[in-house]
Amino acid sequence: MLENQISELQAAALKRIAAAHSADEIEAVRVEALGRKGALTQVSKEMGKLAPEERARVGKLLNAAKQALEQALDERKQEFDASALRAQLDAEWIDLTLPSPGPRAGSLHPITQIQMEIEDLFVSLGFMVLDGPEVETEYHNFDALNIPPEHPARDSQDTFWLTDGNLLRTHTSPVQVRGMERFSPPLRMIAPGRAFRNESVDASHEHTFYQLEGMMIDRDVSVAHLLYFMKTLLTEVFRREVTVRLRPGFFPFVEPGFELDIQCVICGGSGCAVCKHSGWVELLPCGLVNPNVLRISGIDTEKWNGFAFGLGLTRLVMMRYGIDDIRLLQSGELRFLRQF
Ligand code: FA5
Repeated sequence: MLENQISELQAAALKRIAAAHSADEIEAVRVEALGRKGALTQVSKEMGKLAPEERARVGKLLNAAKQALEQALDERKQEFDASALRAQLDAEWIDLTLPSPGPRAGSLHPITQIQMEIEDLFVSLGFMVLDGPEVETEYHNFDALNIPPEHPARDSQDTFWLTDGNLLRTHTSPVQVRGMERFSPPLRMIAPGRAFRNESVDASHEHTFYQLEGMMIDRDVSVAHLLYFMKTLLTEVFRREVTVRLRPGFFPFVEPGFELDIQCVICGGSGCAVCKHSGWVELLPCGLVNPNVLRISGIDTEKWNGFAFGLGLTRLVMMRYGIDDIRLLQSGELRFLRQF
C-alpha cells in the first residue's frame, strides 16, 4: 500500500517539477512533498506501523524517492537561477569599451562671469586689467590714498591686521596706487578682486567680497566723463533701465566724491533685508581723484586729473540675478551654483 503511495507521490511531484515555470513553483513543490508537513514526511510517519522487514524495504523506497525529488528540484532550481542571472546581466550590461562620460562639466561662478563681462567692456573702452596683492601694505591700502594713520576714515573699514604690520586689503583701491606707480598717465585701468573686512556677516555683508576698482587719468577729466562710464557699465550689466541715484559720498581719495546707489531689484524699492529696508543698495562709490593722491604717486596735477570708482561686484551680482542673501555666493552649494 505504502509503496504504491510513495511511487504515486514521486511521479506526481516529478511531473509538477518538470512543468514548473518559476523558482517559486519549485519551492512550493519542495514544501508540499518534502517539508515538515509534506506528503512523503507523512508517509514516513506511517512506517512505524509496519513489520520490521517491510519497514526496511519501504524505508529504502522512501529514501530513493526523496533523493530523486531532491535531485530534480535542485536541477530545476539551478536552471531558474541561471536564467535569472542571465536576465540580470542582460539588463545591467555595459559596454566597457565606450569612452567614459567624464566628470560633469561645471560652470563659471556668477561673480567670475560678470567680472569677465565687465573686463571685456572696459578693455573695449581702452582700459587695462590690473591685479594686485590681497595682503597689502598699510601704505598702499591707506596712506597713499590720503588716509593717514589718525584719519577717522580708517575706522569705517574694519581691518584684518597681520602681525607683521601688513593687512588684508580692505578694498581694491590700493591697486590704483600700484597702477600709478607702474604706469605714467594717461592711464585707464580696472582691477577686480577680493577685499576683506572684519565685519559681522548678514544678508548684504560678507567678510570676504569682490570689488572692481576703476581709474582713468587724463587731461581735463570731468564728472561728466565719470557719469558716462558708470552709466555705460550699468547698462551693459543690467541690459535694461535700472533706477540709480547719485548722492555726495566722502572718501579721502576722491574730491568731489559720490555714492551711486541702485534701487533694490530684490524688493523693487519697497524695502527688504538686502537693502536694509531703505529701498536702495550701495553699489558704486566714485569721484574725481583727489589731487593729493596723484601727488603722492608723483603725478603732475597741473597736467593731469582723473576719476575713480570702487564697484561692489558681489552686490552687483546679487542685483543682476535677484539673489537675496550674499552668503549663498560663497556657500559652495552646488544646487545654487548650477543655476548659473
Ligand atoms: C570703498 O571701498 C572705496 N574704496 C570705493 C571707492 C573707490 C570710492 C574709488 C571712490 C573711488 P566702500 O567701503 O563704500 O568704498 O565699498 C565699496 C562697495 O563695496 C560698496 O558700495 C559695497 O557695494 C561693497 N561692499 C562694502 N563692504 C561690503 C561687504 N562687507 N560685503 C559686500 N560688499 C561690500
